[in-house]
Amino acid sequence: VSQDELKKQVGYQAVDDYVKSGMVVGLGTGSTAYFAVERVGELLKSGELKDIVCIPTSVRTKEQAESLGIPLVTLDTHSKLDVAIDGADEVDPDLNLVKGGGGALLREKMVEVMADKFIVIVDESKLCDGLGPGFPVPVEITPFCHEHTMRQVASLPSCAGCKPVLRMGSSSNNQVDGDEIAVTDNGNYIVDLHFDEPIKDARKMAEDIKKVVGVVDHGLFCDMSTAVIIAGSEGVYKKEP
Ligand code: DER
Repeated sequence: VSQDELKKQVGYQAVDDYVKSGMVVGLGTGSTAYFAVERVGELLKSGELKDIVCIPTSVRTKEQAESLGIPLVTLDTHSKLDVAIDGADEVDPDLNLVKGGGGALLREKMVEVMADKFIVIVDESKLCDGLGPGFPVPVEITPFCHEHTMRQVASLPSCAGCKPVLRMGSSSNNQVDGDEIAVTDNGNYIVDLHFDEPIKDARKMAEDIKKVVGVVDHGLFCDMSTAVIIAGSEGVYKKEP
């Protein structure tokens, strides 16, 4: 089974299991969340889902949702959501996540902390024993004196041993391979913190990074997952905290 097929399976399963008519639904960002958005559009079109409004977590998810005719609102009018569905770059045994590979971590976290249920959808390549080595931790920082802020984050005791890399990319879509500094939907930069060893205390690191003045937010999503739906070679299964 191709990885895309696995992503489609979990994206569709999450919508079928958790999205009901009348709900306010957070739509995630990335290649797995793409399929969840696709499924919402399909069920609205068929009439199986009615009266839902959705909150996109990035410009590109907003554009995909608009192309499918999905009714959209924002947190300004809907601070509470029934469910949010999104992918992740890494999932540890406690279902803490690294997110932000797609550069959307701020809007994702703003939406997902307000959802009664946050459903994470991954293929099993995202599962790890400890966050860090498998995927660098993204940190969204303000462009003003970004070298300074990078240094402040990298020198945190809880980030000891990390290698900070400013994310480069063509500013339109945050691709990593560009020759200019990538800019998020919010006009900020991203520093990716590379770790050789598993992070010992992700919760402590999350707190410490957030306290650095100049940091907007980071890709450690601790104690937020309601359930993780995983597509593996043996089929789809669910883990709950
Ligand atoms: O950038 C993000 O937070 C994405 O949700 C990422 O964590 C997962 O993207 P993928 O489904 O394309 O791997």
